[in-house]
Amino acid sequence: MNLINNLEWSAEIINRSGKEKVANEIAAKVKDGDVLGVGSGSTSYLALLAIAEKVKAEKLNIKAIPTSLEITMFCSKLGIPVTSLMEHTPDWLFDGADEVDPNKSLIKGRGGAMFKEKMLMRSSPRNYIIVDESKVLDKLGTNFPVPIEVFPQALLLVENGLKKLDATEIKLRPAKGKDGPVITENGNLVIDCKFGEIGEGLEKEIKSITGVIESGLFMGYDLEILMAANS
Ligand code: ABF
Repeated sequence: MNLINNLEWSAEIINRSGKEKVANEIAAKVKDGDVLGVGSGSTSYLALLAIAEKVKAEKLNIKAIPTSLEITMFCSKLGIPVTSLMEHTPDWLFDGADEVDPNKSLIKGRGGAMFKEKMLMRSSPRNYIIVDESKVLDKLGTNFPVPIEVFPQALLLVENGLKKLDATEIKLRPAKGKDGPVITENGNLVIDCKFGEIGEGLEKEIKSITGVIESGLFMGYDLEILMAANS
């Protein structure tokens, strides 16, 4: 036993049975030699578990490009070799989301990993997003604000830029269980921002503010939504 082998998923995995069915559908798509983009969050973790079983049973050689340190460690625990965007381009990816609208636009980034998640989606020719019905909404922004990763020195600059975009609420994401803000894996801050209306151009408008690393708004990406049953 070592520290990575002892690693367990601590987050509560809701609707596990519904998600496991989709996790198996994702695993069925894996072919020998694939380079997979692996999203973050509990849904991606369940899909990764199903993939690890298939890889072991069929002795497949695959590589993973993980979107967070957490999922990197789970790849290591499950014996899935890890690579990066510096060495490989993914053949396809799977990931979760916090909200999906009828145009397949997404809000992601509850875990603060949206920069790597977006880099990977931009690099990948095929994208599968797994959600349950609770995440499918008529309007983005209904349940979640838009997360924005910000270079720390640019915090005020970005706050002012967001005010000009008619943000209705701008909050610095606090660290869980301790004082101070969340710090991302890239050493940056996260602003959670609500808007009256999330219009078509908002993703680009947010990105154009100097100091914004990336936002959790994903609009107009070519992706397939896989629905997990709520039971
Ligand atoms: C990642 O994991 C994030 O972009 C998103 O915020 C979160 C979804 O987590 P879960 O699958 O646990 O609901 O996809």
